[in-house]
Amino acid sequence: MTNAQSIPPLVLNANLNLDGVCEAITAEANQVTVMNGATMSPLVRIRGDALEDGFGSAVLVIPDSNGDGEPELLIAAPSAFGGRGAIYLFRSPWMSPCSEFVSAARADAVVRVPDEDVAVTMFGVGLREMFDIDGDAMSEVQVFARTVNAQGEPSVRVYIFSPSRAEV
Ligand SMILES: [Ca+2]
Ligand SMILES: [Ca+2]
Ligand SMILES: [Ca+2]
Repeated sequence: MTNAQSIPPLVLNANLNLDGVCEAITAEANQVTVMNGATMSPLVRIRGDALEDGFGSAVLVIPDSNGDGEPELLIAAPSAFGGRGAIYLFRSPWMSPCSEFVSAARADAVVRVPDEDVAVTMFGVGLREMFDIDGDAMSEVQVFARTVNAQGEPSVRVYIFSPSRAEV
């Protein structure tokens, strides 16, 4: 008998605190846990607003965008805000380790679907880093969402998120 089923699924390996050792980032039940790769103790635990938000269903570590030298953590909650979705940008929450849960409300930025895009849902269903578009030498992030096309068929909508400006 192993305890394998009690270990939440790994979503990402990335070094967040610049010690040369990758952290293990796991997500389950509306919560993202960053385990310090060097000590295997929790570095930070971040909890979404509501259980049904799908907080942590997509997670991306992106290069530093605020000049503190530490990478940023981008966490998607595609079912938040009534299924419209949102992404949460954390600019180095691991700098102040704590045993308590950090609320998603403490994110440095919460980005939602533009109000005029009424047919778009599940904003943040996928995240992918891409090249620099706005010329600030920092790569942008593709944020995938769902919509319906002119024929009424389901389709994918891709937004470009700029980490430095924290907007799509
Ligand atoms: Ca590390
Ligand atoms: Ca940073
Ligand atoms: Ca850029």
